[in-house]
Amino acid sequence: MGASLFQSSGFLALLLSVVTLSLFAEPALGITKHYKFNIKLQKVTRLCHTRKIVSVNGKFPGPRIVVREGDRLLIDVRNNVQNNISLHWHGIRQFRNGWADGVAYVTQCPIQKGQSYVYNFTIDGQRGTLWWHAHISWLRATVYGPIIILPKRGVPYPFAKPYKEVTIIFGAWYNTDPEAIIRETLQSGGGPNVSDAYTINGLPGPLYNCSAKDTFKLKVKPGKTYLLRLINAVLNEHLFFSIANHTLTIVEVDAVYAKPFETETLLIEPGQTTNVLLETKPYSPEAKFYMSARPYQTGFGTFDNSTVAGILEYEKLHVTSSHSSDPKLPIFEPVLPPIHDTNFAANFTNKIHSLASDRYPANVPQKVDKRFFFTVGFGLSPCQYSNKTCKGTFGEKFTGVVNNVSFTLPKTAMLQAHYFGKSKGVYTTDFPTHPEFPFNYTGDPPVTNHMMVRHGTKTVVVPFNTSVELIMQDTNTLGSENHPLHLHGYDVFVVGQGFGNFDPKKDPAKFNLVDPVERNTVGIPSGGWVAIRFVADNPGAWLMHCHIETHMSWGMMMAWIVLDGKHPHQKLLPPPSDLPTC
Ligand SMILES: *[C@@H]1O[C@H](CO)[C@@H](O)[C@H](O)[C@H]1NC(C)=O
Ligand SMILES: *[C@@H]1O[C@H](CO)[C@@H](O)[C@H](O)[C@H]1NC(C)=O
Ligand SMILES: *[C@@H]1O[C@H](CO)[C@@H](O)[C@H](O)[C@H]1NC(C)=O
Ligand SMILES: *[C@@H]1O[C@H](CO)[C@@H](O)[C@H](O)[C@H]1NC(C)=O
Ligand SMILES: *[C@@H]1O[C@H](CO)[C@@H](O)[C@H](O)[C@H]1NC(C)=O
Ligand SMILES: *[C@@H]1O[C@H](CO)[C@@H](O)[C@H](O)[C@H]1NC(C)=O
Ligand SMILES: *[C@@H]1O[C@H](CO)[C@@H](O)[C@H](O)[C@H]1NC(C)=O
Ligand SMILES: *[C@@H]1O[C@H](CO)[C@@H](O)[C@H](O)[C@H]1NC(C)=O
Ligand SMILES: *[C@@H]1O[C@H](CO)[C@@H](O)[C@H](O)[C@H]1NC(C)=O
Ligand SMILES: *[C@@H]1O[C@H](CO)[C@@H](O)[C@H](O)[C@H]1NC(C)=O
Ligand SMILES: *[C@@H]1O[C@H](CO)[C@@H](O)[C@H](O)[C@H]1NC(C)=O
Ligand SMILES: [Cu+2]
Repeated sequence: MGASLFQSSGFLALLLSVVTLSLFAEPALGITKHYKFNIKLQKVTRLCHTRKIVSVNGKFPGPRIVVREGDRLLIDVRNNVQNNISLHWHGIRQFRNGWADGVAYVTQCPIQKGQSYVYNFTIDGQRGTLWWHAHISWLRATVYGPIIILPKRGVPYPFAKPYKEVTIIFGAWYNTDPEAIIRETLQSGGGPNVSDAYTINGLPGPLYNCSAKDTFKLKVKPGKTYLLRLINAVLNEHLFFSIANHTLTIVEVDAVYAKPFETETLLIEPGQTTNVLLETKPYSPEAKFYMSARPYQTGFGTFDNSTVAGILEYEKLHVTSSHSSDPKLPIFEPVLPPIHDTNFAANFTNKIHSLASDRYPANVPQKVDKRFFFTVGFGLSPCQYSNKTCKGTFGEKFTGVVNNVSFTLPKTAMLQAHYFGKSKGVYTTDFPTHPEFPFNYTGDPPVTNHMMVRHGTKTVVVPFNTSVELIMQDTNTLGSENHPLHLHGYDVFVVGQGFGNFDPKKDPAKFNLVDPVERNTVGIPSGGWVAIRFVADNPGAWLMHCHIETHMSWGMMMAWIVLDGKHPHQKLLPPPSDLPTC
């Protein structure tokens, strides 16, 4: 079965094939949907290399989850591989229910070989495109898939109903085992081996060797509107994306509706999702256009600079003739921005605003209870070998830091420790709210000894309903880079961003408190800063981390502990009985 056929019929087929049962009268009138996720090894061949990958149900990418706002999901995960696993439902708020957030050693102990765990959660007040992925080591390289949240029955989109909906999930393919790559990287202290290809729905496409047969093809009719649900599941790179000779209209990011605007090219950072409308033109049958993506890269070190392409093809009017299409027809190619085009990136992100309509208001916190300032960037830690040098700068090991602290995952789950009042020896509550030693963050790199970092499992504790403002400042230590920071359990408003050092006197006056974009993964401009606001209305232990997997492995993370409120509906729920133990 070709990819195009799958695309045109897959959506309905999936809706029908999922076992659905109505639950007793739930107030939201949602239903409960059951999924069985069997974690198993699967042989997959790409670029003429065959590997046994960790998969869900033998699929690559993994199965699509399709729900409606208000539904409950029960996802029964059984681990039949040697690796420990946990699954994260990226962007789902998980109100009072961090037990289902799936971050190994933060909200749960991993599901070990032979064990199972049922992720049990509802979709409250969200609709759009999100995704799920493994949240332990680098297993998300192959363990990921889309989450499609349809609006409640009878509620239309705030844009014209599309003729068809298509999911496009970008990934990275490695010819060798990504687990071996991250193991080697952490041991050597240097940078990781890069991926061998990018993929669209698991397919590298015609621009790679030995790959033309693995091409994502989207057959379209002229004069129709298609909704493309784009997801960046790539481990380590931001992507520019464009379709030759077509314009895209952005309508949603990270499952929040946006003010529609047109663009030829978009930027999608690791962890982010973007819904776009594609209006097809009166092109002739069999006209072909590449849908291409390649990285936007700002950091140091090597990266995969290849281009992935799928093909948008106008359908033949009559499907009677079975002869294959004319190979001599040209395929038009889009022009993507240069790989280091930070101006384009800033321009593009500045254009995204919340829809902020009566039906979908932007409830931007107007007053702030607590202000935080976090630097985000790199540092060094001592090479552990006494007679060997590591591959990081000055023979040390690369680390990732937030406010000069490199986060260490504990040996047991923080959320449990918090719930049972047993945090001692698991985490501390002294994460610095501001840099200990302020410096010119985006100026010349600091002197060598200033590059050494602290390690720890440090958290910030905030009372329920605290209105938080957080400035995240990129640093130039070992090089500036755009870091896509993902906060679990929350969507945040991006009220400001800029280049250079944040200026607390001048910059707040320029904040957008009317219709800022609201999202779960926010890029800090390379060599700049971003200001976010959110109300801490979801009690629990929530990881915040760079969604570039290498940086996260290097410790570019921290965690928020949001305390219970007084009212019973403001308290963390008790843990489910099947929660895995360490
Ligand atoms: C899922 O969670 C709900 C709410 O906590 C609970 O009532 C229900 O019993 C749970 N279902 C399963 C199968 O654990
Ligand atoms: C990483 O790349 C180097 C150089 O090509 C190679 O020697 C090494 O085996 C690779 N490591 C892994 C885990 O694939
Ligand atoms: C692809 O194949 C061509 C021709 O065989 C070869 O020259 C080129 O090096 C290959 N590229 C990669 C990335 O393997
Ligand atoms: C696509 O755009 C290119 C460049 O603008 C143009 O040369 C080409 O004719 C266009 N293709 C079609 C089918 O219109
Ligand atoms: C990709 O990187 C390689 C190695 O650094 C370089 O030789 C090549 O020119 C780059 N390709 C593009 C398209 O930038
Ligand atoms: C950024 O946007 C402005 C105004 O929309 C435009 O004039 C400028 O050319 C853009 N710059 C880049 C690099 O795209
Ligand atoms: C130090 O070097 C010696 C001799 O090369 C080697 O046997 C030993 O394993 C090394 N120690 C470490 C910690 O790498
Ligand atoms: C920080 O460094 C930059 C680049 O060297 C410089 O332009 C700027 O003036 C410095 N800022 C301060 C406050 O020293
Ligand atoms: C980070 O912490 C280390 C260890 O305490 C210290 O040596 C270094 O100066 C600190 N760096 C910064 C930028 O605060
Ligand atoms: C949160 O605090 C605001 C005032 O800052 C108050 O108006 C609101 O009622 C509080 N919400 C809850 C759920 O306690
Ligand atoms: C799996 O997780 C358990 C609990 O944290 C740990 O003891 C064990 O070493 C892990 N196993 C592997 C293969 O990582
Ligand atoms: Cu990062």
